[in-house]
Amino acid sequence: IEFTEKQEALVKESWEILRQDIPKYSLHFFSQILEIAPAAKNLFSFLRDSDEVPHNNPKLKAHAVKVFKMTCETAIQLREKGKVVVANTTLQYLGSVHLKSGVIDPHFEVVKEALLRTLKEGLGEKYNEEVEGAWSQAYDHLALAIKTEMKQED
Ligand code: HEM
Ligand code: ISQ
Repeated sequence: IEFTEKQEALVKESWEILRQDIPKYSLHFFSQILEIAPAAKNLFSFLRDSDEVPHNNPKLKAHAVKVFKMTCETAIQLREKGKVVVANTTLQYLGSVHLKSGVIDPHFEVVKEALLRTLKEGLGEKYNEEVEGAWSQAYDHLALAIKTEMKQED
């Protein structure tokens, strides 16, 4: 399916809004993951020993931001090239990190839902089906690339 200029713009614009408050939205993103799948907590090394989600964990923030940025980058590529190009080394690295952490396919739906909920929280009335659709498409492509890499590694 084609990815339109409008969709690309929607993804970029919404990230511009969320990036104004990284501490807030990275925490929200992460909290949503745990709300949907509490057991996922144990996958994350920076959480394993804590009772609650750490409010100012640099790793959590950096990783959460990266998920958003990579999804944005995927949207740009889908629009420009009609496919996703992630540097092979990046993909291999992410494939191995997730495989080693014990991440499995169904987790990708959890993270997707958490990402969409975070967008909804951040965008308020600017959130709509079009925005959701654009992010969903970009995320699905990126997730597929990582899942495929994970399968080649094990
Ligand atoms: C780590 C991105 C999906 C769980 C990471 C890192 C990035 C990332 C950039 C940091 C790697 C590093 O520098 O160490 C993504 C993207 C995803 C995705 C772009 C989907 C498109 C998932 C899913 C799960 C997950 C579905 C399962 C809940 C983890 C875990 C780590 C990690 C457990 C290691 C954290 C740690 O212990 O340090 N991810 N991720 N990720 N991700 Fe994801
Ligand atoms: C790593 N991978 C996927 C999603 C994440 C969200 C918050 C922090 C780290 C993450």
